Amino acid sequence: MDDRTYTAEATPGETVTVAGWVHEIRDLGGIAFLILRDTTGRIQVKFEKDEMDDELVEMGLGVSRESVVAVTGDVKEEPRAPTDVEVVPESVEVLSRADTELPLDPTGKVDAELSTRLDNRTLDLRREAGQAIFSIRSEVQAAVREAFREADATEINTPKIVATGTEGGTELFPITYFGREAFMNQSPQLFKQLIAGSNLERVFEIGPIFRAEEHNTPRHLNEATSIDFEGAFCDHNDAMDVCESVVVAAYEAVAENCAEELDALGLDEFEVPDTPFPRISYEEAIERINATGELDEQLVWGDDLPTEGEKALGNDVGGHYFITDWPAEIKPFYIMDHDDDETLSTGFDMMHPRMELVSGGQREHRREELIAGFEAQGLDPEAFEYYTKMFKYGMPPHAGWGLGAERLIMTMLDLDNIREAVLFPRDRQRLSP
Ligand code: ATP
Ligand code: AMO
Repeated sequence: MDDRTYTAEATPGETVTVAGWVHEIRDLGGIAFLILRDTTGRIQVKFEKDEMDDELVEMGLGVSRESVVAVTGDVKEEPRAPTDVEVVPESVEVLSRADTELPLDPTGKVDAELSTRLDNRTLDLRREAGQAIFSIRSEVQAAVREAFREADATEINTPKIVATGTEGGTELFPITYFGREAFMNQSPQLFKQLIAGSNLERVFEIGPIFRAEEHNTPRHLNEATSIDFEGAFCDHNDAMDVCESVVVAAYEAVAENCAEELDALGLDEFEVPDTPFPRISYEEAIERINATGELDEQLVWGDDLPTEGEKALGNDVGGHYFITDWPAEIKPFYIMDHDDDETLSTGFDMMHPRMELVSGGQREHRREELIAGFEAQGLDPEAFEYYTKMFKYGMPPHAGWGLGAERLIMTMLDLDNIREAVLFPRDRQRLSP
């Protein structure tokens, strides 16, 4: 079937078969045009009614918008055509007819609600801007994989049906697993640590995470994609270096390879973030947030940063940055504290001015301290025996982080809603498609 020529590659002088969707039909009377669209662009097909076979004209112009057609004909140079070339058809075959009523307008001329677009993603991603987001997402994932390989990390895949949660009990989705209680995985956290302790040493994963978030927000999903790194013999500073290089590599690849997509999204001023990302301590962060006067109540040591606080600091810093040295009490059990001050953790977040993108830190690799951490967090160490056991057999110092892929795309492309960056988002209302 695919001996067709992409519309973008149809060259004057050739006889080609182009196939795609009927984007538009423009009937000017004696002459009419069918604009045919495929993944590479569009091409004009010219029908001169008096000079062409009636059946051919009827076939080409009688078809509804968004029907799928194959057109065979000669490619001619034509300066008046939108792409400077047109096809003079010899035959038109209708491969699939579309209803005349469409739930949304794939030319993008008529705006549709986000929910209508998400219910009709096939049509929605026939719009240039829709297609552009997911072409860029693919470019980002390829660049991230390449950057990890350059950092000597091996790609792994860890289970998504698990026995225990790690990131807070209220966000777990319970399932029944052959009569036993199980959960959808919130983070590959414990598995990636277990493998950093193997001879693979440095690992990464790009995979789904599941969180029963309490509210619908524009930046939370119930199924998200996490980009995770874990490296043996790394400390939190090394982990931040890898994080910065992966994020910058993603931006660079998009700047280099996605000019058309950025144009379709109206992002002509796309910029790769400046490096190094500033590393601001939690203490400095709350001081700076308080100094902006944006919050009704002043933050004190030990507070989590509220959304308005993150935004105020983001505006103040003006680019990507890290927040380091968090209070130990608000970071999870697996994060190591500083040797010289147990109230301070090596945990860090990496922030875009609009929101948090990454959490990470150096991990507690000393078994006794790890178990004490479980207890302090109200978790039963017995339930995590599969994990703590391996800390008896030579667990090296290690560090890592997790980056939300959709938040990366959302902030990179200045999208209002995280759902724009997912083909079929899962939120409290959406379970299909
Ligand atoms: P995590 O570190 O797992 O992402 P989080 O969801 O609290 O935890 P963020 O997503 O970065 O972290 O959110 C930071 C801030 O956003 C929180 O401190 C809180 O003020 C606000 N926030 C988080 N979750 C929600 C939610 N479901 N609904 C509304 N606001 C939220
Ligand atoms: P954390 O829970 O902060 O850390 O998650 C890491 C990053 O994943 C993204 N993220 C989400 N994106 C969309 N919707 C959600 N519901 C959602 N939840 C999380 C965010 C967030 O910054 N185990 C640690 C990571 C580590 O230390 O290696 C963890 O999961 O971008």
